[in-house]
Amino acid sequence: MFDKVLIANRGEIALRIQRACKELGIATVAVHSTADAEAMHVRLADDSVCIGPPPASESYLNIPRLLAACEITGADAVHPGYGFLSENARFAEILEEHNLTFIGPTSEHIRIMGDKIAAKDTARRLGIPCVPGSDGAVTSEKQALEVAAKMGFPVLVKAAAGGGGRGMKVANSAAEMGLALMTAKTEAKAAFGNDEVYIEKYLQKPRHIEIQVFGDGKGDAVHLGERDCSLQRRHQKVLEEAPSPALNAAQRLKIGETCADAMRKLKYRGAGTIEFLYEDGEFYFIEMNTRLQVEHPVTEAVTGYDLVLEQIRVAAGGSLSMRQEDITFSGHAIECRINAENARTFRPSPGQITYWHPPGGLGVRVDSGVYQGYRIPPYYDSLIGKLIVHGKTRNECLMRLRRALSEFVIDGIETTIPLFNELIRQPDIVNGVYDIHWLEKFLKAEG
Ligand code: MV4
Repeated sequence: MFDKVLIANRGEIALRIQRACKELGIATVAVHSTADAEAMHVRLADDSVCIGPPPASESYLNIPRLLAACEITGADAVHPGYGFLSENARFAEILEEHNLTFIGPTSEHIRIMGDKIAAKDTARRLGIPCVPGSDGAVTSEKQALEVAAKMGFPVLVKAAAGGGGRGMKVANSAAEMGLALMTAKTEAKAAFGNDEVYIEKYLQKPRHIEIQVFGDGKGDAVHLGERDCSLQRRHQKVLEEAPSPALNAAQRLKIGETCADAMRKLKYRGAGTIEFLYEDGEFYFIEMNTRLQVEHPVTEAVTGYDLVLEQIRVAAGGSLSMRQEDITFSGHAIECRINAENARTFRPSPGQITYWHPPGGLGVRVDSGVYQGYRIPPYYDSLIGKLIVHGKTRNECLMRLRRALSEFVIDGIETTIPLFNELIRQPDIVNGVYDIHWLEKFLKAEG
């Protein structure tokens, strides 16, 4: 096992990782920018190193400075959290070259899944159902039209280097293909420096359902069920839940086993998420994330497993602490992302938290990196905490969520709490009837 883990992240996830390290008796090193000198993750760590000025490119993303921080503190492993360097294959490689353990998958698996064409090809070969579309990259309008003719319009042009919705264009007919191709390529080139694109059948009203997987890197792997993350705004998740209101136990078992099987064949190591679009009873692979996700506590609530602890165990060469047949799903969990933003305009609202009273009680978890008096810096993303509620049934979970939200008091800044107070009273949300477009339609209708 490791003696000392450096956490290359900030905010709530840095605290979350520190907690797992503490339970395992591992010392922690926090790194921080000058803007984060007063942050909670710095205060609670055993050691801390200032690695640069506020811009992430000069601090949390600066690999030489992170290596120096490992060197001077004697850390033997690095946990990247989510975002920042968590899916940077080169970072994983460099750490290994310096005899440091990257707490995550192999650089090879990160690289494959980062290229959406290679990821889809790999998924298909492993038996995971994919969206119908082009075999690999599309290089001409003629080829694009041939692919579209086979599956029918509308089709979606996607960037190979994409993710997060950038460089994506719909073509509703052959007449729209030329422009869709060109715009997608131009956007992809500007955003990722790579204009490679591929084509898929456009699914018009799917849900976003993702499967949590876990591997030991030696051929053993399990799935921990799904999360329904359909409630998004501009490709940012807002509320996540498990189980998905759209699935029954048999469907969960089938797609879960398909994913676990695929991860066994791949000899995948650590936590992973296989993202699907789900429409008319069918699953369609879109991407795989090779990191711990923001919404992992929803899965922890319904399975009882500590996913960060598992990540550390397998990174240290250990085996999984669970077998598939031991994993059972219990009750229902919902996560609300609490952002320092206006709940209507989503304009960031940095500043000082003058009052902080988080909710508590049975089935309520708050993961946050802030405290009363803390000044939220304007340089990073606006997630300041997550409220995760667990209940025996979806209905109990919703009742508990209403109660927990009513207890939550945050003064001095604007937060997304008022949005959740509205959402949990909407009949479609109460009934679990929503797709990936529901939230944006709701926000537009409500003005
Ligand atoms: C799609 C799609 C419909 N059909 N692919 C958006 C981000 C990227 N990760 C995948 N995305 C989509 N891919 C096909 N073939 C619709 C989306 C999409 C979406 C997906 C998940 C959650 C929210 C979304 C919002 C708009 C579009």
